[in-house]
Amino acid sequence: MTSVQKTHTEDRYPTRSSESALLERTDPVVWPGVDNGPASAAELAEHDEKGFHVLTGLLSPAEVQQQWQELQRMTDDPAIRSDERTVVEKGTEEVRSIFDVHRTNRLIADLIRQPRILDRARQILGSDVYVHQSRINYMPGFRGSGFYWHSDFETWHAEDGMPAPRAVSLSIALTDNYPFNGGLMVMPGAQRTFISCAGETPEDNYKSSLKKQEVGVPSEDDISKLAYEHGIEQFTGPAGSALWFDSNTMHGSGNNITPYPRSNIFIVFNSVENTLHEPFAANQPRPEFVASHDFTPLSR
Ligand code: 6CS
Ligand code: FE
Repeated sequence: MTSVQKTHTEDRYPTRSSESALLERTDPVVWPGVDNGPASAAELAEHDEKGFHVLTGLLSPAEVQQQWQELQRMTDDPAIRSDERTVVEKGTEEVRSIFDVHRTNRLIADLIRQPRILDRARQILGSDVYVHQSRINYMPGFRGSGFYWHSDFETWHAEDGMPAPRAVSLSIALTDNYPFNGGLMVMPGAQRTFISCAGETPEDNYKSSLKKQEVGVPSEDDISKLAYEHGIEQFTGPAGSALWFDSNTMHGSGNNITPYPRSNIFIVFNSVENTLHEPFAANQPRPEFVASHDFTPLSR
């Protein structure tokens, strides 16, 4: 067990101990508390059932173009390339992710406060929300590497101290997402099972896990159980499409060997009722650019 003195009353989602286990999620997926907003009852029902829902055209082509140009500017900026909030691919040194963009990129800061995004997050989480993490992912053509199966909440619980899976992620496609260029794969319904992973969290795990996650990775048996029970769907769609998915959705992506890059804006909204404690299974919290401790509710 970790040596950190836990400041929480209970850990309902224990993980990173000596063995893995499948635990029932004892929290809602769509939370009560916010009755009005842009999401229809059918969309909320689908999100509750599957753990995700897809919107086409969340961004207009003009907005996609604007964001894409901003992404090009950021990836060409030497100061941003050398910043610790920028993750580059091993070997090629190509920019793979830029974190904390909700604070450093004016376009994104404005976008996430628009009712079409902010109010949908509030409907799903049933409360005011703040941004736990933001990043722009850039998976280049030919050499883009994906992420193995995982639950984001397992990491955010273990390493960031997020008490419950009362967070929702928004992935906005800035390029066309095809089945063959690394489109995100998700298991519909798997969000209702918490996979407790074996293996203690190493010191400074984030320095490698943001490139390739090795800890907090479910066993092949557990992934197989979920896949055979729930199946696998894939988020595809034209640039401007968006996937809203639950923090405990089992997901992963393949490598991209096609010429078509895959890039998206990724924003994690957390409920202000679910702010971070001490990590539940790590000796120290991750840095601010990966797990924000600014719990100020987002407002228009
Ligand atoms: O560790 C994290 O917070 C990040 N890692 C992955 C593989 N997905 C979610 C998140 O951006
Ligand atoms: Fe993830």
